[in-house]
Amino acid sequence: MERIYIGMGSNLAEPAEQLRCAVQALAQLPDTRLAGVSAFYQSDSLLPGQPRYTNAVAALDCRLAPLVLLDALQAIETGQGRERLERWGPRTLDLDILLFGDRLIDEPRLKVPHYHMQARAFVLYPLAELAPADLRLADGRLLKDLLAACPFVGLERLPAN
Ligand code: A4P
Ligand code: MG
Repeated sequence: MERIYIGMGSNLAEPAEQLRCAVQALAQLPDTRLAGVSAFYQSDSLLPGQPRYTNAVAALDCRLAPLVLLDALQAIETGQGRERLERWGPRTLDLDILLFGDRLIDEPRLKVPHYHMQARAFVLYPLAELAPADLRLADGRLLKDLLAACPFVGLERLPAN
């Protein structure tokens, strides 16, 4: 079993409900145990003119190979009505593999650690709820250093999910 962290995001069609539904789907993946879910956080879209996002992080203990997990996540996104019209477009559900055990993955379809996570408060703060305080990413960076460089600005932690 490897510990995997999944970043979840939605800004269409009742985002919090989309995330709850995604959590149920993650819990049903084969060879996988849902180990935890962070609080839900709201923030403005990084792209202007889109609805606000709701984001959270889920922790999985999983035996699936990385690309098998990616396929399963994309099937969950599609199952929840995700349409890939434009990169970075608004979406019912986005599931990103943030960390996969201590692996560095550099394949055409999959880069881990996820390429944008280091500067995104809506990823780092929910991740920090689930991860050990001294978590070191496979590329050597410490989660606590990334957090220190990424202020908790513009994030609204929702009371219950
Ligand atoms: N891919 C490569 N590495 C990974 C990985 N670690 N996890 C590939 C998942 N997928 C990975 O992703 C495009 C391709 O990336 C996939 O086919 C996969 O092979 P996508 O989900 O189809 O496209 P995307 O989500 O539009 O692109 P991307 O770069 O993942 O966008 P982001 O980074 O998710 O940004 N503002 C707020 N507040 N909250 C948000 O969540 N999200 C975005 C989109 C913009 N603004 C936001 C938020
Ligand atoms: Mg994505």
